[in-house]
Amino acid sequence: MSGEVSTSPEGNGKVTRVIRMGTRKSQLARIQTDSVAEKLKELYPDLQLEIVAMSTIGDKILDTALSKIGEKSLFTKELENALERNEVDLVVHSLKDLPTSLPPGFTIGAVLERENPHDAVVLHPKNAGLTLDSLPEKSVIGTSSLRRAAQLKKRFPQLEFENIRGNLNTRLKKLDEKEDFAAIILAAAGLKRMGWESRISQVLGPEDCMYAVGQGALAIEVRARDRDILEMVSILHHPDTVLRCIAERAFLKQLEGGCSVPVAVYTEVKDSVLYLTGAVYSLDGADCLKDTMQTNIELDNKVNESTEEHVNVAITANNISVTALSAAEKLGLDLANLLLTKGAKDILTTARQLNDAR
Ligand code: DPM
Repeated sequence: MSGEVSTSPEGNGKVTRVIRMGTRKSQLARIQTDSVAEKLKELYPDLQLEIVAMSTIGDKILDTALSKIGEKSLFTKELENALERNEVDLVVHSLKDLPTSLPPGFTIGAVLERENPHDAVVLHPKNAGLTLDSLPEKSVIGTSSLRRAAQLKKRFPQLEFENIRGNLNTRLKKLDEKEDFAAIILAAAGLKRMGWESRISQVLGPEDCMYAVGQGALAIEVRARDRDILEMVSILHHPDTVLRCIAERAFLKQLEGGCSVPVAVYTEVKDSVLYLTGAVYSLDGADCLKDTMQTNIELDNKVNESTEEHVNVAITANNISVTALSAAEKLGLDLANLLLTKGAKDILTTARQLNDAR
């Protein structure tokens, strides 16, 4: 293995590797990294894990909506530099923050079992007991996600939507301590990981708000050439989650979407069939193209021999059937192509232009 090698503290002569895990400094990032560290420690009790925390552009620019910063690798660049320089061996991310293509030399070596992928409503304490349906007219809802705003504007036209930025702690503070927002919308997964599940007053189902590509899943980014680390983390892959996320990422990639366009998905695996619903929206949600397709993902025994990526969405999953991986990717491509033939490109181009002009 490349990297540092040290002898174990017991002095029993056993050689163990120090694995350095890069993380952002936010509380959510730390919690996510610690949870992966715990899993690795359980699987490989001899590993020595070190956590290296850094700030990223996304953490520093807290006053601008994500969709307006225009940097795709907002939360990832500094961490990738550290990976490249061998200062860390792996980085834990929320998959939804990872672009569908990574710079050369990096790959996602594990996608862990997805938490609840849906968005949730967190109410100002004075509105306890209400829902998006029963909040007073013109109540202001905080979100800077174009995806959430587009869907919810259409579904709840009596409400108003305004940007809110900052990490989860800042947002909850802004909600509770001021009168600016009646409620805010956040991913249920992040709230749960922070221990704030009790603040969730409503989980939004797909009829109200479909989720972002990769939402709720953690991903481990590694150096693509580092076979040992790739092999070590690959057992953390959760097959259904990987296949769902490959389909979702292929869909987004084919649409040429990023975090600055209103694209949403909903996926399910039932009896070896993978279902993908995908949609694109205008900023006000008035224009919407949405469709569902499915594919068989029966896992055969044709497991990958190599540690190469078998799909074009920056994920390496050599312990999962190549046939299933390819079927999932094709599903995403096919659904995107279907929406493109119906005019998805125009909707997204207009949304992008209007958002840039704001
Ligand atoms: C991305 C978006 C947001 C994050 C856009 C979207 C939300 C931005 C905002 C791509 N990344 O969802 O349409 O509300 O202004 C982010 C969160 C998590 C990962 C927080 C959240 C935690 C959940 C997870 C920010 N990234 O969405 O409430 O692990 O999926």
